Amino acid sequence: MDSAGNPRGWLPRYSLVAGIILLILLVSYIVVPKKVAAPGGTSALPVAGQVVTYTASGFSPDTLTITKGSVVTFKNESGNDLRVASNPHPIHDTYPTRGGCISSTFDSCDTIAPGASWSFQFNILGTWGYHNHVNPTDTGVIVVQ
Ligand SMILES: [Cu+2]
Repeated sequence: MDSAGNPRGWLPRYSLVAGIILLILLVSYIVVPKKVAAPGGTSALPVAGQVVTYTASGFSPDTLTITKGSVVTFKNESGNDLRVASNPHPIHDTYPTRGGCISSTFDSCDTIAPGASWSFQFNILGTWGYHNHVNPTDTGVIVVQ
């Protein structure tokens, strides 16, 4: 028995405070929302840009699916010149915006030298085939959904 007449001293009060703190921690752990992965396991953050790499093996990925308004950067990592252009070769008119050097604006027009890149924003839904105008058997597809 202590001087205040409490038979168990400070221990019960200390245990009560510790219990309250533990309860608060437990409740906050349960209540605070956790980060949840988007369907498919990918990040829910918007993708700032997409990259297609061109090497001696061609375009990679050869099919890229993006959302409308996305910018795709075509990087030339081959040792040869690259010119990205809408199919079909050589008239480049499948992608429907006009005003490019031949027809579609989906046409780099200038050569993309080894080590350089060129970007294009896809604002029209659809499946858009393209090729390397310098070597037209190298092809790829951009799917805009
Ligand atoms: Cu072409």
